[in-house]
Amino acid sequence: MTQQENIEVISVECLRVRSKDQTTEQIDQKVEDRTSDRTSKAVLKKTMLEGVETVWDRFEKQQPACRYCSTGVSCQRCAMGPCRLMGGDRVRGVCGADADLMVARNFLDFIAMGAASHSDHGREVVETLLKMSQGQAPAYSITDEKKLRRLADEYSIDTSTKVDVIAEKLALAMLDEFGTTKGELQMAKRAPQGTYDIWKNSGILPRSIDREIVESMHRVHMGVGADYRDFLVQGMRASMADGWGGSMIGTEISDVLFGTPSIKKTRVNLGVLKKEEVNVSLHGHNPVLSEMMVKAAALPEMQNKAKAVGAKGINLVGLCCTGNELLQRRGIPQAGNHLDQELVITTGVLEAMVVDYQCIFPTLPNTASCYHTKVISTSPKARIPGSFYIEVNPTNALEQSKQILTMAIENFPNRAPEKILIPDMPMEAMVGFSVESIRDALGGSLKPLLDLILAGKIRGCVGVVGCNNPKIKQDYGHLTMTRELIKRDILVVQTGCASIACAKAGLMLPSAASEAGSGLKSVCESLGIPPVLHMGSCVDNTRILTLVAELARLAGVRMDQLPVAGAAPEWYSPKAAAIGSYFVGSGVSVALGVMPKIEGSPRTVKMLTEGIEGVFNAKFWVEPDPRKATAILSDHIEMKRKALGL
Ligand code: XCC
Ligand code: SF4
Repeated sequence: MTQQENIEVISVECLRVRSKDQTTEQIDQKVEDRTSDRTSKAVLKKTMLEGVETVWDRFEKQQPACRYCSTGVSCQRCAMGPCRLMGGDRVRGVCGADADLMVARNFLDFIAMGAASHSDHGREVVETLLKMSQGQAPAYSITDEKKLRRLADEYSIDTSTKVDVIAEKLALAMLDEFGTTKGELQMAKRAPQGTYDIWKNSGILPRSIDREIVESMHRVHMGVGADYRDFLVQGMRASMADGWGGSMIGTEISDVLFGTPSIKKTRVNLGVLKKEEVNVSLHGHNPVLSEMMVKAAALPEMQNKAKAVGAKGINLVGLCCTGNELLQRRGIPQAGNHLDQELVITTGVLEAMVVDYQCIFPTLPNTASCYHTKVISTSPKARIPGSFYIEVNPTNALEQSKQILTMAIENFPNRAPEKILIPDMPMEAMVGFSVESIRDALGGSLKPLLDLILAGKIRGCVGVVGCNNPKIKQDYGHLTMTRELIKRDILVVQTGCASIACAKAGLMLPSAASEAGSGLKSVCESLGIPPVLHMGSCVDNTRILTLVAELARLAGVRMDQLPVAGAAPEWYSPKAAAIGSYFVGSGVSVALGVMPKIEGSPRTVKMLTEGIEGVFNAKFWVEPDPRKATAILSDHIEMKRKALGL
């Protein structure tokens, strides 16, 4: 395709709601019900007054949701259907599928989709390392050589040669994991022996990354298996291929290429946008693109171009997980989480929204067309009608990033002054808690953290992770649960959009220790850290796996024996289902705030919330009320402590 064709943009329309029908009081009430953050509220109100459609309006229009679909008893899997089931065990799909099969099959499909998304992202990161080592990705380099060598050791690669050679060998070994015939994944060996044995015996030790996803796709075809339990076990195995495979590779090699996160200060919320600078938001997931944007924006030639149009500079801001990647490594300010993606545009000061893939609303170009913003898509697997398409790959990344920035700069004079609203006061946050930086902060070992847990100063640890979902007031679940947990002396670690929720609310400031119980408070005060630790993006949930695995090894127990748990109070994405499943598979029970589409099969619900505990010593809870969920998590932690004799 020629450059000209690439640049051609399909025109899309500004989608409007008939807000004229709403009184200001009604709008105020809706704003209050839709989001928790002060700056999001301000911009949402303005957006509603302007009558521009957002995700919440579309959600309203979709109500009431179909009962068949929301409980998982509808099937689109073949051309004899579609089929939907209600009315007991005698009712079957055309092929004969019952509710258990339909639900479990749909759920396996869902988990495999999430595992595929993370793993495909991970693969692109490793491919970048490979290209770099072969001299085909000139703008990239090794930032954390120590980590490269450590990983090479883990993969039994000779580290006595040149760095590029080590990098090439490691990249090839990791790419091999996607289709390995060794029968298991290298990084699964990070788990303590007892945990590994459970995986081996229960049949969830993943054989290779791609294989588990392909086999899942095979199994959901009509007329393969018919026992719902097999589907759920395969779902666990596919998720483990993500957690101990695709995502873990993504995290580790991103660190090698761009640096392992260290503790730093940054700012968050919509107030990070700047009136006098060219604002560019980086949205999506893969740091392979966004890191080059950061590099390009720092070039004097780009800064000069910005000055030439009357701007004071270029202001890069993050969104969603791409934002988390930049936040933890570069301290780039974060404009918001999932449900803020439209609001960043509707501030009227965003020159360009640059996206790669995942969690990007297909209507962003429509939203942008109501203002002067340009949406720029960059991945051949994620072209979006109405966006400008500038393909970025490891070989051309810096040049293309410069072209993208130039487009943004040239768009600076096109703002409509009457449509501008930048809320004041960004919130400060302390971020960058990788396993490595936590270890450094503790003086070189995780032992002090384990000792604090054993002594009961910290009762345990909960990973509060995942998305926003318009079914829940934005950030309400994350904030309520996190505040309740730290009050009970439970250390909270976070990734993804959940972490941005807490950062916006000031819970990632060391001063938030005042909201914690006395034990956790004293620990935070002596170390100068917040009671809520930012551990990165969603692929970085593998940092939490690595942390729990290392703590378990230190304590000489299995992962499931530690007083830890996970929670996803506002999840929406299939990726979150994969994450939840690999946590449970790894022995860490998980509380979900949104019911997965499984209620049409009470047996599936029972297996996931009770049955699997007998195999993995972990299970799911589903509890929409974050206070009740916190009570469940805290009881669970106390029970684990008791079992350890603490
Ligand atoms: Fe997407 Fe990763 Fe969910 Fe946020 S937390 S809505 S998956 S951006 Ni990952
Ligand atoms: Fe209907 Fe069975 Fe086809 Fe699904 S697989 S659409 S239940 S016939």
